[in-house]
Amino acid sequence: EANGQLTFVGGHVKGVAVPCAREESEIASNIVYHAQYTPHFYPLRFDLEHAFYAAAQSVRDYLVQRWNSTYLQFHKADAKQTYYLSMEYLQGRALTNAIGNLGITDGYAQALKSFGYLLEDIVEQEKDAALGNGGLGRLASCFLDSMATLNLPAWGYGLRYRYGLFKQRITPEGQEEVAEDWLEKFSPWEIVRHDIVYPVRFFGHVQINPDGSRKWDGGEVLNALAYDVPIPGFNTKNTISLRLWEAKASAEDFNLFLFNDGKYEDAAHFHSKAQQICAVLYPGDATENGKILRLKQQFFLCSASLQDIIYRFKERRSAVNWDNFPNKVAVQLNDTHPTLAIPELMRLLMDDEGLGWDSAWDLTYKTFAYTNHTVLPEALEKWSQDIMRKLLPRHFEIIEEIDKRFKEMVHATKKDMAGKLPGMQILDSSNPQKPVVRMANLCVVSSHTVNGVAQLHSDILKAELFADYVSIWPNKFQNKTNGITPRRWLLFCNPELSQIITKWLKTDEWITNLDLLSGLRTFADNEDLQEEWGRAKLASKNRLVQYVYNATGVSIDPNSLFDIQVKRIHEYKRQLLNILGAVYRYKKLKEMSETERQKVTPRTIMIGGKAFATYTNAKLIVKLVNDVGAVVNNDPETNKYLKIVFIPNYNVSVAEVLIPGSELSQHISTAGMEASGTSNMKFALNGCLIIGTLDGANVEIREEIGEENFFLFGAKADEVPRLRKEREMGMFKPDPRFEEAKEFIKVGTFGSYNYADLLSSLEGDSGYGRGDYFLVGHDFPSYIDAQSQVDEAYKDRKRWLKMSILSTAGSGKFSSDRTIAQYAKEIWGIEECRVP
Ligand code: HBZ
Repeated sequence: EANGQLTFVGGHVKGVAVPCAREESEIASNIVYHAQYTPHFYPLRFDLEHAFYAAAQSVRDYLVQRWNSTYLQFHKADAKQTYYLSMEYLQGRALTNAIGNLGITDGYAQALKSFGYLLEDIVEQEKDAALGNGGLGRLASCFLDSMATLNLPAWGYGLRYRYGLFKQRITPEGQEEVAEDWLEKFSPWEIVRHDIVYPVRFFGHVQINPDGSRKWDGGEVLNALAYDVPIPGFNTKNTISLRLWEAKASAEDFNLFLFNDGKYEDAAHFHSKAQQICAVLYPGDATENGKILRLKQQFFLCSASLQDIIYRFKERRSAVNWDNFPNKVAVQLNDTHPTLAIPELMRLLMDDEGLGWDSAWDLTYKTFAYTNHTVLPEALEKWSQDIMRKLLPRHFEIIEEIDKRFKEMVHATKKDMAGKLPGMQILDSSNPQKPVVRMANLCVVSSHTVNGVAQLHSDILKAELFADYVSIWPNKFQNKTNGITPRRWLLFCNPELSQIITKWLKTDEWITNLDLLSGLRTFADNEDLQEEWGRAKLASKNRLVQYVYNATGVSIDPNSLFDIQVKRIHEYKRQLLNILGAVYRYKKLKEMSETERQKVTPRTIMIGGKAFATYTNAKLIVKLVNDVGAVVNNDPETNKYLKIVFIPNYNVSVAEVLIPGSELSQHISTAGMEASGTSNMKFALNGCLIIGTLDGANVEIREEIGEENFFLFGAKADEVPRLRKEREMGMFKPDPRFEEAKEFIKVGTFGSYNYADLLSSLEGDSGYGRGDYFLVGHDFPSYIDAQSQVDEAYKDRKRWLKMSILSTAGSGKFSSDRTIAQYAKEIWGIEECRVP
């Protein structure tokens, strides 16, 4: 205020807490209560940021209450429960999702309005929780939402990274990584559980007791402290837990003597060791230290979680019958990152609980299931046996024993498979310099079920990567096609379209039964629906125009076709194919007369995504897109017809703005290489058409929405090996258009940087990283042709809108509710456990 006095904006509202308020004035009262009594900031300030924290704190009260009831319900029912173990969760923001799931969005919007704030502005204050890299982490978060919504007794375990995924900055040199401090001000969503702490050991030695039993001893011991993040289901009281572990040293490890002697670093040695464990998501593992740290992280998650699971199993019964363990516990491994949970359960059962090998193995095998997310050989985890033996001596012994017994089993009962053992063994010592533990093999041998994440991917796993195991365990392998939560990815991010859907379907039950979207098919030709549909899309496009301008300074035309590719930057995802196509388009525009240009469908191509910090070619692709954009967007001759924008710092919240505003999205990986993809599902659900290859879940999306509504191009998965071989034999004849596009870059059209190194990966005859392993050259002509079909289709607005409606109508299958219901029934054997 002008007189220097602060007046509390909410002064007209009584700041008393009203539990579970649903009414505007009571919600306002709760917000004021938290502004005053849960300050974290100067209590009488109420700017946008503080209003966010006060609002979030008040929402947290609903969550805590429901989360308590849910825990009690699970405890009373003693139902079989699933524990989802994942090194990654890409949660994004929580406020919109929480009030949406609780059904109090309008109340909050009105209450905040009474303080002069817009809910849209308040939610923007929240930082993304980005404790994951990409698809695998976001899948885990969608799964939690569905588990809660389906009232399943399930929860997630992960790590509470101090710094999550880096923030991407674009400079003239390309991508720069900056630490992102999501906890800078604190997170209103976590509940520190000072009552839940477990010791976790590293290094040390194995002690053999007189009775032959073994005990792991010595080394370093750190504590794992639990932080619970409540995960509310949609339209249900059930609110489950995402339990994130943080590493802490104990007070006893703080050496007061050294400290008082002025040796501060030495005094806090253990404290700094503890801090390292959860310091960052995915520490660089190029160095030996980096590898040890990553393995420590993995074990830390596994050990704390398994101790917690066993504690809960015991807590729920007076007399422990271990045979019952797999009837009460299912553990799902999200890729091989939490594989150490397998030997850790064996160790806990044998060394702590006194079970023999056979019983411990029987329980372990019945407990674990493993999801594979990749067939790329370089992405399959292999740990050095030396590192593993040093860091986890007891676990290494157990892994050796599992391997030994597996081999004995094959020799005894599957003699015909004995020749295949070198590929199936867990320990691979074929290179005596670098003996390794193959984590995927450990998972397959020790899990009752193994699944891929889309039908094509699961078929490839059975036919190739795990083919030999299929002969031993024909029934172990399943498919669980990925899904996405329709709450975050349609209802909340695209309210305009959601309202139209509810209006035309005359029900909002599609929110929890997404198959009902197929009811839209009847109206795909209806002009009124098309008109409303087009208006909603335009509103989202306009929001995106504003976003792009704020983030990049580039003005884009809302009447141009919005063409988007957003995902991690990787050569197999072929952003290079996209940008080469864009360069080709630009060159053709330059060659046209203005009259010819006026007939062209104007396009805005947006590309976004982060490159792993040490992945040279991926970073060059980021730079190339930016360099191309800088020239194209400033070319007055063509920039009415083409803009190319790199969207910086792609993350969950950015996706929530981009996807509703998209009209075409690119899912163009080399066939057979993208396990599933999940953004393809999000785009299709929001009425965006797909240009794509027959890869991952594209195959099933195309089946569901109809092949006439999908722009298909490129080699099929089963042709890829032959095409690579032909290439190696010098039989590949590049299309002149491909040569033209590359040449246009090489001659310096887009600045002085020499992209010869990057482009040479598309040339030459053979080898990974050379000889066009990803078949960009082979697929280029069919890609350009498919893009021409897109341009033609867009000229017919009615046809385009119909295809857009049919995309949404065909997306029902891709709800993560469907995926999770299948996991629950076909892998976990768990059932609904609803809070009354
Ligand atoms: O998992 C992705 C797949 O590439 C994608 O096709 C699939 O849809 C998605 C969900 O199933 N995989 C990843 O996102 N993988 C990682 O992020 C990753 C993280 C750490 C690693 C290896 C891979 O060490």
